[in-house]
Amino acid sequence: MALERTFAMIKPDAVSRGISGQIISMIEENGFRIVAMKKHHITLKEAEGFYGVHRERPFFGSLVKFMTEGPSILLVLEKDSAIAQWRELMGATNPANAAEGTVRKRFAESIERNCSHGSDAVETAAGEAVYYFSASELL
Ligand code: 3AN
Repeated sequence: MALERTFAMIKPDAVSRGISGQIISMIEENGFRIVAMKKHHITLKEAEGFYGVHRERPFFGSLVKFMTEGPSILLVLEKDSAIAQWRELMGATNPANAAEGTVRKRFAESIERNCSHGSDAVETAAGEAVYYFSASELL
């Protein structure tokens, strides 16, 4: 296993419902080190760029509207196999398919309003972290 960093978001649905602290507790209880963290209201331009791979999908417009409806909490997390480990802790994209004890099983309302994001590969993790954080913020 290798020490890795991944980019995570606590999405606007979770922040507005006041459950971001519970999700951050789950992150820390599961042995992730928080390298960077900030609250940020994602702009339309940022959301369209971040989710650019989904531009042709039918849910793209709704997704960027949701991601810009209020502030998110952005994080960079570090742990052995952090990318896979955070995706496992989040659970399946669709909360109906998420395993017991995962963030999405506990808290998510729908496949779109699913509380959290996690990078899916080493290359995307690095790119997503620098999309929102400068080198001096990665401690
Ligand atoms: P994940 O976040 O689990 O990696 P992706 O990358 O396939 O999932 O999708 C990005 C985001 O797009 C999801 N987190 C979710 O908010 C939204 N999304 C994915 N699939 C759908 C769908 N079928 N309908 C509505 N929103 C979706």
